[in-house]
Amino acid sequence: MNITLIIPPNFSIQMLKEEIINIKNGYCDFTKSVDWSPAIPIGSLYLASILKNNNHDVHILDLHRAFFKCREEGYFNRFEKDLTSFFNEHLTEYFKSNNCVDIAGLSCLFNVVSTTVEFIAALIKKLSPKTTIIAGGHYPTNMYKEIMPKGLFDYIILGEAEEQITWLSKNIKSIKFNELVQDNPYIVDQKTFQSESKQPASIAELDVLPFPILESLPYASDYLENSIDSERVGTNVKKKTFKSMSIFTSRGCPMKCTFCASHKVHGRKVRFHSIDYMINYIEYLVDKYEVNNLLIQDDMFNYSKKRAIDFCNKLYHKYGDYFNIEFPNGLAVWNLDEELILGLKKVGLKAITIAVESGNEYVQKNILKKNLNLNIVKQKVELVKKHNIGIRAFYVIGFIGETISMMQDTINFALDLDIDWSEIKIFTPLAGSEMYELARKKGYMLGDTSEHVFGRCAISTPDFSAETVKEIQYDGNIRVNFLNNKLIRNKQYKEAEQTFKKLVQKVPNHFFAHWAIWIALKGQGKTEFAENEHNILKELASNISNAKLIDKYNIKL
Ligand code: B12
Ligand code: SF4
Repeated sequence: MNITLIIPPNFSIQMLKEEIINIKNGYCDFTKSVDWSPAIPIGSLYLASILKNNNHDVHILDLHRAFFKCREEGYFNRFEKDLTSFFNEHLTEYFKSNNCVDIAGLSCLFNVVSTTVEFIAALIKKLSPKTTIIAGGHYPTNMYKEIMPKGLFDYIILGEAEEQITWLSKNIKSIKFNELVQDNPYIVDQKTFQSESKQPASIAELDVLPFPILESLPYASDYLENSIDSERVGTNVKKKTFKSMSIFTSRGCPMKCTFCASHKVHGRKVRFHSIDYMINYIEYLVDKYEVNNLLIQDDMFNYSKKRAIDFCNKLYHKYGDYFNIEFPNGLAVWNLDEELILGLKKVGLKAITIAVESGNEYVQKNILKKNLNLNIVKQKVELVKKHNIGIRAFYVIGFIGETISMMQDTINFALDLDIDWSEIKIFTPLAGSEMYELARKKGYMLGDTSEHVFGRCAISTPDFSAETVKEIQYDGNIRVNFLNNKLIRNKQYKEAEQTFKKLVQKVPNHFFAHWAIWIALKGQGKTEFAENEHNILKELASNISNAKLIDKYNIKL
C-alpha cells in the first residue's frame, strides 16, 4: 500500500487566515501570537515505522512545517500568496505527482486543528477520490460521533493506532472489509460510528513497537536543530548547539485531572518501555543523528521513582553526562525527591518544569482534582534550587468554578515561589476532558472548539468573563516574569540579558522584554548598549497601548 501520513498546520483555518493577514500587515501581538515552530510528529513516526515493517510504502507530509517555512521565508508577504495557494502548492501538487496514494492518514492531535484537518480531508476527496482517508489522534478519538456524519473521513482509528493501522492497511482490499470493521472495536466508519461498543485502542506491551525512526521524516535533522523545543524562555541553556529529540519512555497516566484529555488516547494504566528498549533507541538517535538533548514527553515519567532512577543509572553508565535532559510537560511534584533530582542531574537535567496549575488549595482539590499540596510544592522547589537546577512552573487560570480571587491566589503564589519563569496560561476546555463536558453542558464556551487554544479564546462563567481572565493573565505574566523577574531581582544581569534577548527574537516589539534588557545592560555597566535599548524603549513608548502600560505599571524611562 502507498500510505501518506499527513500532519496538518496545527491551527484552525481561522487562525491560519488571520496569521496570513497579520503577516501581510506586518503585525505582531504578543498576547495573541502562538508558537508556530514545527515539532517532531512522534505519533506519526510510530505509525510509519510499524507500517514500513509491514512492507508498506510510507511517506510523511508535514504541512505544519511547510506552513512554518513559508511563513519564515516570506512566502505570505507576497501579494498573491494566501492559504489557497499554500494548499495548492503543497497538497494539490503532492497528490498530482503521487497519483496512487492508497491511504491518506490525517493526524489530528488537538481540538484546535479540527477545522484544518476537515478542510484537508475535503480537498483530498476532491483531488484523489480513490484515496481512502483515515484520521486518528486526540480530536477524532474524542469527537468521532460528531465528525463522521460530515462524511469527510472513511475511517477513524480510536486511541493508539499502531496495531490498528497495520490491520486496516492489510485488510482494506478484502471484499469483506466493511464487515470486519463492524467487528473491530477500535475503528469506526460511516456505518458503525454510532455503535456503543467502540473504544480507544491501547498498546499493551510497548516494547513490541518498532523504534519510531527518523528516516521516515523528510528534513529530520532540521527538526532536531530547530524544533519548538530548541528555545525555551526562562532557562539559560544554550540550545543552539543542541540536537533535540522527544522520546516517550511510558504511556498513560493514572491521575484524574479534570482539565486533561490525555487518558482518552493513552489510558489511565501506565505502560512502560523496558529500560533496555529505551537505551537501545537512544543509542540509535545518538549514532545516526548525534542527538544530545533528550526531551522526555511522558505524561508521568516519575510515576515509578525506582524505574526513573534505574533509567538515569543506565543512561549514565552508557553516556555519562553527555546529554541535556528536559521534561517539556513537567515532572510530577509529589514524586520528586532528592535521590531522583540527583539522578536526573547526573544525566544532564539543568532545568526542571513543574506543573502546579493553581496556587489555590480549593481549586487544587475540588476543581482540578489534582490535589497538589502547595506547601509541598514550596519544599520541592527549595530542594531543586539547592542543587542548582533551574526551575519553571506551569499555571493555568480561568477554570470552571474558579473565582477571580482564586486566580489572584495563583498569581500571588507564582510571585512568591521565586523561580526562573512561570508560564501562566488561560484554561481552554480540551475535548475528552471532564471540564470540556461541563463547559459544553453549561454553555460556557465562547466560539468554536477549534478556537480554544493558548490565550486566544476563553470561557465565560457566572464567576468571570473571558475578558477579565485575559486581563489577569496578562497582568500576572508582566508582574511575575518581567517586573519581578528573579534574575533581575538577584542582579544576575548577564543571565537576564540572555533570557530577554531570546524573548525579543521571538517577539521583537515586546515592551517589557526590552525594558528588562535595558535594566540588565545598565546593571552590567554596558552604557552604550543600554542607551540603544533606551532609544528602542522610547520609540515603543509612543505606541498608545504601551503608553497605557507604562502608566499602569509606573515604569520610569
Ligand atoms: C508533544 C506534545 C505537544 C507538542 C508537539 C505535538 C506533536 N506535533 O507531536 C507541542 C508542544 C507542539 C504541543 C502543543 C500543544 N498541545 Co500538546 N501534547 C503533546 C503530548 C505531550 C505528546 C504527543 C505525543 O507525541 N504523544 C505520543 C504519541 C505516541 O502519541 P500520539 O501523538 O497521541 O499518537 C498516537 C495516537 O494519537 C494516534 N495517532 C496520532 N496521529 C495519528 C494519525 C493517524 C492517521 C491515525 C490513524 C492515528 C494517529 O496513534 C498514535 C500512536 O499511538 C500530548 C500528551 C500525550 N501524552 O499524548 C499533548 C496533547 C496532545 N497536547 C494537547 C494540547 C491541548 C496542546 C495545545 C493545544 C496546548 C495549548 N493549550 O496551547 C498545544 C497546541 C498545539 C499547536 N497548535 O501548536 C492535548 C490535546 C487534547 C485535545 N483534546 O485537544 C494533549 C493530549 C495534552 C493533554 N494533557 O490533554 N503538544
Ligand atoms: S494533567 Fe498530567 S497528571 Fe493530570 S491527568 Fe493529565 S497527564 Fe496526568
